[in-house]
Order: sequence, then structure tokens, then C-alpha cells
Amino acid sequence: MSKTKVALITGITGQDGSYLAELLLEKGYEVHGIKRRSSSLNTERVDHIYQDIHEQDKRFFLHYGDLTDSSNLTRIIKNVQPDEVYNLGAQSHVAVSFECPEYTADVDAMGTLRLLEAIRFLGLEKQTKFYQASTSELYGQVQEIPQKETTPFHPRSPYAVAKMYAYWIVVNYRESYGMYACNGILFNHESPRRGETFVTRKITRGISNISQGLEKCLYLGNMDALRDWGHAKDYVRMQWMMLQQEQAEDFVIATGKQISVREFVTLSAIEAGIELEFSGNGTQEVGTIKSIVGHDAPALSIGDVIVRVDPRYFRPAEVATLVGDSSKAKEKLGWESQITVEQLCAEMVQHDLSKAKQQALLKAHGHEVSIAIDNRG
Ligand code: NDP
Ligand code: GDR
Repeated sequence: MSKTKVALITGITGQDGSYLAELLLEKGYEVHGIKRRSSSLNTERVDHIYQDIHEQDKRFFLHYGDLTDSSNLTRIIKNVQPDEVYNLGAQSHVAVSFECPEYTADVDAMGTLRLLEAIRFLGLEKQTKFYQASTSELYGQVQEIPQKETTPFHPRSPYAVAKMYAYWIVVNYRESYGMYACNGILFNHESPRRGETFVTRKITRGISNISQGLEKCLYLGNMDALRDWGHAKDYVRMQWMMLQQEQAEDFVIATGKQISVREFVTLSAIEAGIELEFSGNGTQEVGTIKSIVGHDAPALSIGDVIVRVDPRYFRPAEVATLVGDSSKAKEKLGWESQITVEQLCAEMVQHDLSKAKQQALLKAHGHEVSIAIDNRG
């Protein structure tokens, strides 16, 4: 009988962590995750796979921990003895990294080093495989279109600079100690579980809430930014595949197609039954309702302005355009993204619309509803 594989996931409470945990459980793994202590519950994305500590044959375990705490990481790795470590934990918001650069470096750069050192210190460097959540943000000011594994890096934020350290320390531990350690250079990937302050989710929630009369206007930053958006489910499959090879290698993971933030707004609005028209330039740009299709937007009228630019969402240095070439992943691993940006957007809007409708119904019956609009996103 083959031994049950054991995985440890940092960032298990995040978007990717939750999808990866599901995938590994399906594959028969014992899955351990590190979660941060917080004053309110932060396990919403994994609650559906949580197993009570009293259950028999338990294969899903959560441990309190933090990437800033080396002794805690070393103790968890010693106890868990993982075959595979997936380092997905990070302060992952680019705009926030300009406000908290030191913390971002501590978690995203030093946190990666702490994990690698813990594995080495415990003598597990020939046993434990390591996956690092690297990012297309490394390309920043792009040197080549599309970006691939050999494209030079030019990071444009404290987040990207911290992730660049993490990228190279992973390469260094592979070269120095023969560790199976690799970087997945992932382009943006989204889902209904995406954090509410990343632009796609901010848009799909905003449009849904507006269509149901829960919000008035969606305020955005740079609408010209171009991104290569894929689905998180497709991308976590690749994270696992990268650790199942003979030799550790780094891979770019992307769809190969880019659209602008404005186009993502347009797609989302159409999915909610609203046709928008954009006018004005720069900070004066607005999105106005041109027509309403069906009955999904009861709170709106033609001519309403529901999208505006707010310069507070501009970043000190912006990444204008990203689009990836994942031919290497296709050739070597047979991986290709399967979900288009149109399908992704439709799934996110339908998810947020159904939530917005529930909230609107509660409101109509006199209940208090909390929209939790984080205007720092
Ligand atoms: P999320 O922001 O959804 O999740 C981040 C996770 O990291 C959360 O579980 C969070 O915990 C945890 N975390 C934050 N700070 C710490 C800390 N100090 N110690 C331990 N855990 C911490 O990110 P995604 O799931 O979207 O992304 C996963 C990884 O992939 C990240 O490293 C991100 O930088 C990287 N990445 C993401 C891409 C994307 O488009 N999604 C693209 C390329 C790379 P909590 O829930 O408590 O906040
Ligand atoms: P990004 O994602 O910075 O690419 O990082 P985000 O969704 O935050 O921004 C994408 C682009 O949209 C522009 N934008 C806005 N962004 C936000 N958040 N809010 C707004 O109101 C807004 N208006 C316009 C941004 O300027 C940017 O150009 C994500 C994260 O998941 C990282 O962890 C990951 O490494 C990269 O993707 C790949």
C-alpha cells in the first residue's frame, strides 16, 4: 500500500489555498494548512472542507502560524513532515505594499527564506518538495511581449521586489542544496473566492450591488491597465503538477490573452444586464448606462453614471500591461488554461449577483445589511 502523501500549504485561507486544498484532498493527500490568528473568523474559504477534530480518518488540519515567525514554522514542519510545501501565503495586494512595504518584505521575501531554512535545518531538503507562488508582477515594466520564463524582470512595487527576492532564493536553494524547489510565475487569476479589493472582484461585486440598489457608483483607478486573467481553479492544478516532475523547474502560467480593466467592467455589466458607454478622459472618465436588458437591474435607469475614476486608486508606479506565454508548461506538462476570461467573469458576476439579491431582499424587509465596501482596494 502506498503511503498517503502529506502537503503543507501556507496561505490556505486565501483564494488559491482553498482551491489547492480541495484538489489535494481529492487526490487523497493529508492536507495541513497554516492560518493566522485573527480577531474574527478567517476560514470562510475552507469551512466547507473543515473536519472537526473529533472526526475519524481526518485528512485536513489547520495550524496557527505566521510567515514572520521562524520558530513556529520550524515546529510545524517538524511535526507535519510534509512531502510537499506550497508557499502561497503573502501580503498579496500590490497597492497595499506601497503602504506597508516593510511588512510586505518580511512576509513575502523573508517568509520564503524562513520556510526554506526550516526545511534545511530539519534535514528535509532531499525529501520535501517546495512550490513558491511567484508572480507576473516580477516583469513589471515589461521588456518583452508576451512574457516567458526567460524575460528579464523589472519589478515596480514593494510587493514585486519582495517576490523577486523569494524567486531567487528558491532558485538559490535548488542550486546550492539540490532541493526540489520551484517557482510558478503565475499571471493574474481570479474566481468567486477572489479577495474583494482586487480589481475583478471589486468590479463584479460593485456592478452586482449597484444593479440591486445596494451601492450607487463603482470607483476605480487605472482603467487602461491590461491583464492576462485566468481562473484560479485552472492555476492550482498547475501548482500541483509542477511538484510531480522528475526535476524542479520554473514555469510561466497564463492564458495568453489580455483585456483592460475597462473591458472587464463592460463584460461584467453585460452579464448583469447593463450596457455601458464610457466617455471623458483620464480622471474625468465615467461609465453611463446606455441600455438595460432583462429585469436583473431593477434599481437603475438609462443615463445613470455608475462608474467613475478616482485617482486615489492610482499606484505610485503602475504595471501597464502583462500577457504571458506559457508554451513551456504546455510542452513539458501538457497544461493549458481551460476557462476563458468571459466564462470567468460570468461566473463571478452570477455569484455576486445572487448574493446582492439576497441582501436586497433582506433590506426590502427592513433588515440591516452590511455591504463592507473597502474603499482602499
Ligand atoms: P490571497 O491574498 O487570497 O491569500 C493570501 C494568503 O496568505 C491568505 O491565506 C492570508 O491569510 C495569508 N497570509 C497573509 N499574510 C500572512 C502571514 N504573515 N503569515 C501567514 N499567512 C499569511 O492570495 P491568492 O490566494 O490570490 O494568492 C496566493 C499566492 O499567490 C500569494 O502569494 C500571491 O502573492 C501569489 N500570486 C497570486 C496571483 C493571483 O492572481 N491571485 C498571481 C501570482 C501570484 P489571511 O486569510 O489571514 O489574510
Ligand atoms: P494586481 O491586481 O495588482 O495585478 O496584482 P489588482 O486586481 O489589484 O489590479 C489589477 C490592475 O487593475 C488596476 N486597477 C485597480 N486595482 C484595484 N485593486 N482596485 C482598483 O480600484 C483598480 N482600478 C484599476 C490596477 O492598477 C492594476 O493595474 C494581483 C495580485 O493577486 C498579486 O498578488 C499577483 O501577484 C498579481 O495579481 C499577478
